[in-house]
Amino acid sequence: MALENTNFIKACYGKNDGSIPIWIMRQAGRYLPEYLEVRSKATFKELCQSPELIAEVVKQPIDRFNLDAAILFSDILTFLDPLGAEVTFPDKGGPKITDPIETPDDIDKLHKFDIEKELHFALDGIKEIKKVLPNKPLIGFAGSPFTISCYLIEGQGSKSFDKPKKFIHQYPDDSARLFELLADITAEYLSTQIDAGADTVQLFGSWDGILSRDDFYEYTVKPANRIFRKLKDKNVPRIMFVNNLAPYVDLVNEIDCEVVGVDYRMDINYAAKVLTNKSVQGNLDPSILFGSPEHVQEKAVKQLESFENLDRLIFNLGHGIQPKTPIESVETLVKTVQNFR
Ligand code: 1CP
Repeated sequence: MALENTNFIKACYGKNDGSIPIWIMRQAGRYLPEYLEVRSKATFKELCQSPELIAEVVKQPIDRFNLDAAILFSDILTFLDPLGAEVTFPDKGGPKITDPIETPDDIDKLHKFDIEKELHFALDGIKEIKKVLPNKPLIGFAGSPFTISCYLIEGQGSKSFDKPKKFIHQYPDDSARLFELLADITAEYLSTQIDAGADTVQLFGSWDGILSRDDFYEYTVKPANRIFRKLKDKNVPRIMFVNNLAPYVDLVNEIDCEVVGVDYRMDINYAAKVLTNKSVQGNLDPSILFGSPEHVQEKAVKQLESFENLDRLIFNLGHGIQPKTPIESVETLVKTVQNFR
């Protein structure tokens, strides 16, 4: 496997003896003036569909901060169009699904598709990134089936996603069908990302943390295993991120993956104890970056010093970086982590 001697890949396998790797969820994005500059000339969809622009915005945070991993620029919802559910990204208010799923019959509108053909822009984007960043581990990604179903069924972002939560109980058999379809397409999509050059893949369970434990087992753990087991023989680290991990951390230990992304609410040392033989990634609260550089440094050092097994730590924020985050704070954070040992 390529880049196996980088601190990031070594840390994924719990064998890092170098500096602590750091990357930042949503590191290419609206807090960077150079990203806003590119975005002022292209819509979000145009940006996601241009391999050259993808490579440009992926490189921006690496050039600025020398982060230890790059992440593909795309969105967890870009595969919904070819799946049969049109998605738009208006400039205000977040993504919208034109015809959300309301009844089991609506699931029939969704179908498998030729990934290499319909999502070639993301795969070409990966190849383009590899040309400009040949020595950086590249993270491919997809949304977890439950998080995708949240948008498919609710039709847009929400705080509580009541519609998908009810749907899985109103229509359990049809939900099983929907989740199998989503898991199989996601596995295939991640597999093609790896074939195109991604060195690792992350599944974003951004909304899975609203489920009851029983439902989490059914709609997060089982589909994640269905996806990750299909990727096992690719021999790249597989990362599962769960926002609001704490109530389910023992269940997540049953997921067949190498790394678990931990959100900012939870003690990452406690997570690492429960997650036997897995590496952990996280989990500084993104709002800390709005404090002074001294404050950022103090908080980062406190967390690093508290960590019991640095060989299996990938430093990250405990969720995506926010727009308007001060650039100096990010610089301070990255330097503090990379100089820690
Ligand atoms: O105006 C713009 O520039 C669009 C804003 C934006 C960006 C920069 C969207 C729309 N998506 C993205 C890129 C993106 N999305 C990336 C690549 C960038 C990087 O990480 O460097 C990734 C990994 C995502 C993943 C994503 N999209 C998630 C999971 C991550 C998380 O934060 O938990 C989710 C939930 C989405 C949906 C989505 N797409 C865009 C927005 C604004 C949202 C969130 C909407 C909501 O809160 O419901």
